[in-house]
Amino acid sequence: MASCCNSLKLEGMFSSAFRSSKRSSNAIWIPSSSSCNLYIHGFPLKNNSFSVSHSRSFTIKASSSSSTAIVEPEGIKITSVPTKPIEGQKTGTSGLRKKVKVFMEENYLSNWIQSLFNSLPPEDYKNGVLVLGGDGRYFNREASQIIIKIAAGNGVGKILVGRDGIMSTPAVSAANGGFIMSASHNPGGPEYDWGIKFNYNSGQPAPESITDKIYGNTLSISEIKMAEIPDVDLSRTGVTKYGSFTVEVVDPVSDYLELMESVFDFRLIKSLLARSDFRFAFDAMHAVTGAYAKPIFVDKLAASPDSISNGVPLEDFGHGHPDPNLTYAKDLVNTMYSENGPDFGAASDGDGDRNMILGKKFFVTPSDSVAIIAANAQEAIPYFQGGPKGLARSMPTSGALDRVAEKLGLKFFEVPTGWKFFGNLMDAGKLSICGEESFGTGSDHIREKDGIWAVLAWLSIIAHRNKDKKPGEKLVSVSDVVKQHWATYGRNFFSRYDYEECASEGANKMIDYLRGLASKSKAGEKYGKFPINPSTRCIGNCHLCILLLFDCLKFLIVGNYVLQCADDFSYTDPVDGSVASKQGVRFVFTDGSRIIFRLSGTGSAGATVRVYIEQFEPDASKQDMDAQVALKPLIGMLVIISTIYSFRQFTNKSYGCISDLALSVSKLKDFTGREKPTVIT
Ligand code: VG1
Ligand code: CO
Repeated sequence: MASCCNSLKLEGMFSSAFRSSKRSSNAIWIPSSSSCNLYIHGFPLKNNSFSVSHSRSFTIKASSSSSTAIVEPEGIKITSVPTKPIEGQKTGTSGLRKKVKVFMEENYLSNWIQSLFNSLPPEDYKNGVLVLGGDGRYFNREASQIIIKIAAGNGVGKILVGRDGIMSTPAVSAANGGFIMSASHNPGGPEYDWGIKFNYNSGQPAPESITDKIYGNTLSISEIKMAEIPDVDLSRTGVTKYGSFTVEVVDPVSDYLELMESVFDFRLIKSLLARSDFRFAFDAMHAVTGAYAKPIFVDKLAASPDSISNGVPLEDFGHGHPDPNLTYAKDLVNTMYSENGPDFGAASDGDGDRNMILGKKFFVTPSDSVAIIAANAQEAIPYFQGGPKGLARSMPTSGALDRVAEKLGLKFFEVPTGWKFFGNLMDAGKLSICGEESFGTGSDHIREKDGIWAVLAWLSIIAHRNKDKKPGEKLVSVSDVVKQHWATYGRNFFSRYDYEECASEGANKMIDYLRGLASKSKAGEKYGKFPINPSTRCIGNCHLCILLLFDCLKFLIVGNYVLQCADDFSYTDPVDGSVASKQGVRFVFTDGSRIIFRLSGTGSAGATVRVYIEQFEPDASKQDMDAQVALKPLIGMLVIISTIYSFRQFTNKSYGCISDLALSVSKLKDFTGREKPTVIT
């Protein structure tokens, strides 16, 4: 079926040369002649000018024994280190992510960094300034030194690096981009993941046109240009010079904090956090926002010091999985759902760009969160006092935001998964507030999603609603705000099922299969309720489950859901005309319900299947249901195979399409050990 799902109000194409008028265009590399300070929205970073001592020297390993000194410009010696191409260095949804052990292999990181410099026009970085940040995970210390030396070796004039290599993704983006050493929400430590992201023009994640070039260069690379300089002590702020090359270690928080103060009314937020009848909890998950939480929430906004938990960044995130969702931020969830729990809870991920918002015994889905921020932004957040310019969401994110855009008469865009697709729209002045169902929310104050920003946005909304409440009066709560929103706009029930670390081959086959099914599907076909026994065990083969499910639906089901369209999502950027295809297979029904399937692009092993399920409910009397209950008919489709499988196993008979599935069923033995999705959101 041809794509009929597009509800977008896209405008005509702009010239690819169009750049933001608000921000500097050639953004990450600021000529060193513009003084040694980095300007963030007009705020220069503080210039700390005491010199830094040198620690142990790190030596990169060459893949062959001979290294040749090729040039010694302006006081530093550059060495050409021979190397060979390494397979598999293709970036995914957000940067390159692998097991840390892979990154520690000979030249693995160096090859990628050098390939990146080989992919950029030299005038973009020669003698320019580069920012380097990270989330504090294991291997960041060594990686910082490698990146600094290769940057110097390629002629970068200056590196600004966060103290201890720490700087959140939003703070790096605010500084107009650079390198971020993070695998984001993936766990860290010697056995887990490492990652590198590169943010380019205006601080946005590098577009595929650049990452494709980098990948191409990783397949032909033959030398790494390394400056022979000692390791830099990153533990103290200050400036160190090596000939014409400078490293400045900066406080990672102060400029970001200044930016937040320019976006929000801190006095309003402080008036809420200082109330004795309002309790706040923030879980930094031992990740990068640990460095930001105390200076912002406690020191500036008067939150109580004990409102911050897991506030010290650790290399292994305290053995945690720094993903702020109901599964991995369990401690915060338990606190918020306990008797006499706090009124407001939030958490952020490894690199500080994600957020989870909770009220007292209440979870705000990220899809609702962005819609509610958008609906309230103008009255509660000074940055939006002129009203948001436009709204956007990633394709799998629920349609709650669409309804706000419609009501407010704003431009609206639906883009593929991944923040890199929002930047062009922002630079073109078409987009102010956007979000993803994966706990990413943000605005055009920077070109990344921003966890702390989202928390401050929610605090602003709650503070605004309660600003005239006297002590002792009942406050408007998080759940009140959400329920009022549903009553006005209707509720989009939404859930995501993640099946982590499936076998890649099967997962790819499943997507191919679904792609074929979508293309053959016709509007008007009926899908619907199937008698599900909820106690039936899933047989643990996610991709096969789903495959079988869809194969059977048409045959076994008495339809409640009428197909409106089905396709594999494709997006044409309205600003530069670039096309991103195969972005997720979606089945959209006439009542607005959707089931979407895609493979994750951020995993480090195997394949992660994501299934997104959504259903719209306009009737206020039915909006209070638990999402898992409301979505049961749709979710039921996903567990259908367990029923079929049990049938087959216990009766050894084939029914309807089951006969067609016998072959597939026999493959089930290959995939054991999975009883349910790894994560349900
Ligand atoms: C996931 C999310 C996506 C997000 C990406 C990066 O990608 O689904 O919405 O933009 O992570 O987030 P995928 O391909 O695994 O579904 V982060 O905070 O990990 O940089
Ligand atoms: Co992240």
